[in-house]
Amino acid sequence: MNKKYMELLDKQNKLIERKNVKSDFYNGIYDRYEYPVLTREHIPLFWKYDLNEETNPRFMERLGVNAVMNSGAIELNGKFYLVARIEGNDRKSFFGVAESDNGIDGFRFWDYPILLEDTCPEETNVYDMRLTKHEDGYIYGVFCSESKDNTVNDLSAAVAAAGIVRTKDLKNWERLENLKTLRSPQQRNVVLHPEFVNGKYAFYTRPMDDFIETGSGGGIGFGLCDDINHAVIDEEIMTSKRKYHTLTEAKNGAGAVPIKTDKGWIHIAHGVRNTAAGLRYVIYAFATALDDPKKVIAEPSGLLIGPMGMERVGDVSNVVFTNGAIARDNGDVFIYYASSDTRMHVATTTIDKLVDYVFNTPIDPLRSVECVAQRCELIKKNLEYLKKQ
Ligand code: M1P
Repeated sequence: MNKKYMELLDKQNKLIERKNVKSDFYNGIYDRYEYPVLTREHIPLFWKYDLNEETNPRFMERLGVNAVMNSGAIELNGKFYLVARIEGNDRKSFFGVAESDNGIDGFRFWDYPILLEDTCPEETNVYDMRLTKHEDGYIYGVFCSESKDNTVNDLSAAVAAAGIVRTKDLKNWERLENLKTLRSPQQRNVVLHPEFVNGKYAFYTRPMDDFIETGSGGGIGFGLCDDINHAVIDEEIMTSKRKYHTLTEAKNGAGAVPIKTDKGWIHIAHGVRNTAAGLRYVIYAFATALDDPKKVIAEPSGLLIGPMGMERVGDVSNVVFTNGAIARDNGDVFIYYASSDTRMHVATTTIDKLVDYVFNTPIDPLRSVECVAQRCELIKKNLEYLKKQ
């Protein structure tokens, strides 16, 4: 076998087998880790190289991979799976399943990426799959299906819709019709709720007027549909709106599938604001009511995860983005997030900590003067407490 191949394989095995360790970051809410859990260096060499020395005597990459990012996440039969967005050097994204025994390290891709059924001839790109273990018994994957917009004379114009697939084993995927939202021309960041709501399938949506700009799209919407095989949402009700001078001012999109807790559904979403350096994406959380998952009942102020250190730099810098979290039966929660559209990380916490964070972090009063007053109140309480010690 080619010497270089053996050398690269050895290097990759060492990377995959490296133990991940908690970093010294502390906020009491979650732990960060030293190493990303998935990168383009995790891609099997036989996805990129032609290993035959006769047809590839110089051992060149034939189909390179640029990035591994925004991943759906699920625990099945005691193993942890990420359905990653893999972006080829050709800018087209596709999905691949990576498996780990502990969810923190050791993620290894299965031999083949997922070859989706080709049901939409205009579809150019697919990305950002959310995996929902639905109470109907299927695992659904809801992803962005992007097509060129031929209705306008603009080479970059595109239409984003929500594609839907389902599986029981992450191996055999059945493609269903794309979701139709009758009142919104574009959709990205659509998430299927894990339970029926009023006997119907329930989706969190992110209506947009345009491919890039949300336009009048106010934030995270919610809609019900009768038939998942021909999913149509007529009315979308806004769940969590974009707000002026907050982290969701420019965009507000659902992230991971909501996590059920005794106190409510916890949503780990993403907010976007505009800056002189471009858009800044951060992860934040909120809760909705158990008996009405579109009704927000707790909104902690500010961001949960922001890009830090090396996370700040990549193909699209200053971005952290989540579309997958795993809530385990023992109460542990693994939040998977991508940094700068380049690599995947994990942050670990517990249901108890998330509930404490979401329900006990003060709400954003939306004005500096009130934010300072809020902080002064905390300082006063603390100084009085310290005096008594
Ligand atoms: O580049 C940052 C993110 O941009 C898009 O997210 P949104 O629809 O909220 O703008 C998505 O393309 C996402 O994949 C990407 O990480």
